[in-house]
Amino acid sequence: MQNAMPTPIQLGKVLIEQIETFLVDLPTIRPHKLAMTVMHGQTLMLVRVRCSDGSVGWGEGTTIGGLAYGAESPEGMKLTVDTYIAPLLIGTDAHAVAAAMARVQLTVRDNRFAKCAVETALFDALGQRTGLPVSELLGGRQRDRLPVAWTLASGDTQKDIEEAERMLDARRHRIFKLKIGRRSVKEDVAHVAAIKRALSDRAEVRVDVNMAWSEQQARNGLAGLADAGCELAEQPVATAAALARLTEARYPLAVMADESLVGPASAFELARIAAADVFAVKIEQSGGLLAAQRVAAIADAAGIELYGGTMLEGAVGTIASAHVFATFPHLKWGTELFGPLLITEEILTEPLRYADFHLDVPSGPGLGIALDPERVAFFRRDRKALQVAMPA
Ligand code: MUC
Ligand code: MG
Repeated sequence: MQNAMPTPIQLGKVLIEQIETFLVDLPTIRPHKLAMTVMHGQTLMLVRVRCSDGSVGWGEGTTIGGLAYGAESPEGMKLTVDTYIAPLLIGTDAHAVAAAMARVQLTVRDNRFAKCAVETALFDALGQRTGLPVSELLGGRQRDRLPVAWTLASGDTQKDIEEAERMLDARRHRIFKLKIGRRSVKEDVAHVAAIKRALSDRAEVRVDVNMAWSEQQARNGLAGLADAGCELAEQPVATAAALARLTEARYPLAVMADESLVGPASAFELARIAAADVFAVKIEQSGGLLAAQRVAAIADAAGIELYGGTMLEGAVGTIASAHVFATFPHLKWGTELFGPLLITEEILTEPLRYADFHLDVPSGPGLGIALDPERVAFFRRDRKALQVAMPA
């Protein structure tokens, strides 16, 4: 008997018809204290792409604390997409995502976060048309679920311990990243040591200094952190050269690059000078989903381990990241894709599935998630203006 051949997916000509952007403001469950800012909420810059066959895709850009983290703000991303990126793409082939982004690259320099949001929406729409998840469009997934760390950043040691205990009890997280760098090195090391003592072998403890230390402070800090049982320090200092010297000194904990890693060229340079043991790969920092895969490939080739980082994205950016990280051949340090859990409000019709210390990578078409249009409309920043414009 002959095997029935699967019907090939028929892709006719499809054009990008419309690209819209919305700012959506959502509160966080508690103040989130990083070295450079305190977050009380998160702003999502959502992108919706409509194509000529009716397919629709969503993307998202976020950052941390407006302009506190980097050069792009949600407001700036919206302007970049509306004014510069959308006109380049309207009326062009919707299937050829890489070619579309290459065209954007010719005219729009940098603006990695805005480009990532648009690329995500194009891949989501392509997935909706073909029935394939974004991870399959990116070469195929190597795992269906991802380990997820939680960030303790209340600023209070006792509160952080209680929060970690709740996460362990709920089997949601057993890797904890502690945000430090606001206080003295001595106070920070004591804070980390107290948390590690309380959690002991039940949890892994890592820190993110967000570049707050000088190289000399880092020498003391890393030694103290290693003694306290901390296994990894993320971006303790600002420059790649200092990061490389700290990595070379071989403290008994891993050094991870985050802010220094801004796309494939920087990944190559960091690898060339052996600046880190681990790369925190982020889709937005990399400049998109394909660029994040290139960053991971450079790390792999250089023997640098991988971690799936976050810009505290909401559901869309988090799941786009999950699809990318699912394709990585190695993911030794897991991920920190907990952004939606830091936000009080759900904007999906079905929440993401976090269970047993992991996030499930959806298997439906595109991103595999559905936004709730009423919730999105409710939290839009321009909602008040819309109500005035459209009286009941
Ligand atoms: C960063 O610097 O890694 C990730 C987790 C978190 O709390 O902040 C982010 C940004
Ligand atoms: Mg970081």
